[in-house]
Amino acid sequence: MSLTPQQQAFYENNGYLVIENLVSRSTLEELRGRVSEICEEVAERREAAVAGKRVNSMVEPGAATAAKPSLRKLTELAVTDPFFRGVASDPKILDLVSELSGGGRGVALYSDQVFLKPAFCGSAKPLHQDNSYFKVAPHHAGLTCWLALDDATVENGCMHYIPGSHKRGMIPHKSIPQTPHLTPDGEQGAEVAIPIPAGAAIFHHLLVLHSSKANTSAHSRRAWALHFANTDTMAEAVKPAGQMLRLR
Ligand SMILES: O=C(O)CCC(=O)C(=O)O
Repeated sequence: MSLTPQQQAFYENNGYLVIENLVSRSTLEELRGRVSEICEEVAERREAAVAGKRVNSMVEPGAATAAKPSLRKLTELAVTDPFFRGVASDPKILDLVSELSGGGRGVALYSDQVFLKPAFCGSAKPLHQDNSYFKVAPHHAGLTCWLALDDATVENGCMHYIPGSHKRGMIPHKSIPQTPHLTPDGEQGAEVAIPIPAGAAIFHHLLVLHSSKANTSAHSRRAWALHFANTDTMAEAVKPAGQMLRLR
């Protein structure tokens, strides 16, 4: 898949780009099925193993002591599960990553996480730049592909972006006490809601400011975030290239 000059320009100007129908309906159904199975196992047993490896998960704040806690996210499924690794290695996705991250063909997965945003209790993800966590250098050598597994709407907590904020460079972030989150100090500008249908994805720059709001609806808003690094254009990152999952 090759981007049009208009799509390239949109990404360069805004720091994000929506791609409709990134995965087929059947792949989407399989992804949803696997995610549901893993969530069931984790919620029942407080842990799940995929191919003998433990799946890391996080529960929604306040839900940790519930008999069946609501899960906030699952991490590193592509590392543990060949099915997820196969989808992450789709040439259509890797070509888009190469095109948007500086042109080199070498692509690795820095990490991946499924944000589950359960109905009624899915909590917000505060405004942040992904590279406040990953420290990929140069900043454009990495990007996130945020694949909607459910329709992402304003009510269930779709992504919000501050268009063009990736051009401001790295903004200092502070930790939010008693949470795993980082966020910049003070007002950063107007956020734009980007609702997308299931199967579509948003590719975003590691420096674009983005957030998602709490899920106030009766429908879950699951999304699989694939954080990629272009191994040809990347110089450094918190995780050394050798520890990333090389996909091409
Ligand atoms: O899915 C969410 O709610 C947040 C995702 C996010 O911040 C990211 O993928 O970088």
